[in-house]
Amino acid sequence: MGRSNVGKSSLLNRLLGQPGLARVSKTPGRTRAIHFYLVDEKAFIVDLPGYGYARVSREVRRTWGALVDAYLDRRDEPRLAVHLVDIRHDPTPLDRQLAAALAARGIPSVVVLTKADKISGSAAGRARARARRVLELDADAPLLVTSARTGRGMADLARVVDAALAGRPDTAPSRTGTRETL
Ligand SMILES: Nc1nc2c(ncn2[C@@H]2O[C@H](COP(=O)(O)OP(=O)(O)OP(=O)(O)O)[C@@H](O)[C@H]2O)c(=O)[nH]1
Ligand SMILES: [Mg+2]
Repeated sequence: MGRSNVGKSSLLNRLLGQPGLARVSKTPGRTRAIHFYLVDEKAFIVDLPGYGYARVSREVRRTWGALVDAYLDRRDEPRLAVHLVDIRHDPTPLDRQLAAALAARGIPSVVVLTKADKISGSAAGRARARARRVLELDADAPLLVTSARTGRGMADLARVVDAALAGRPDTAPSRTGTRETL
């Protein structure tokens, strides 16, 4: 999950080692439906449409929230939400809203800063600290730095996903109790 154009489809392709699987596009807002990818006939990796793309109509924006809310409210809750944020930009209010919606439902999540190949190592360190602050992450909440281009961080991401599937998340769910909608 994450903003439009943040690199969701690219990360999914890199994680699964299948470059052409999910459609990657320079045009933000390309992924408009929920795509389920069955992995090893065992688990689904789900590519959700991105939010925050200014040029989509109000109607599309409204449907996005309803679509993602409906997905999160299924009985079969996701084991893990992977929340992507472009490492070059601070998390937006919509990112905060997503983080709150996940926390309210008690869905374990991992924040992933994408496109790390586009900035220097020291800038990446600063971006991590800012993302942690803006999203109000606990000190022990997982926060990864990745690049779908270079493969950076993919082994760490695979470990977090495996742990979640095995039912031993290193991501502490903390249900806040309040009902959050997107
Ligand atoms: N340099 C660099 N570019 C990336 C990386 N990941 C994605 N991109 C580029 O960012 C653009 C958007 O990538 P997508 O994977 O389609 O992003 P998305 O989040 O699925 O976009 P929507 O489905 O439209 O919401 C494409 O031009 C990708 O090539 C990365 O790690 N490094
Ligand atoms: Mg996409």
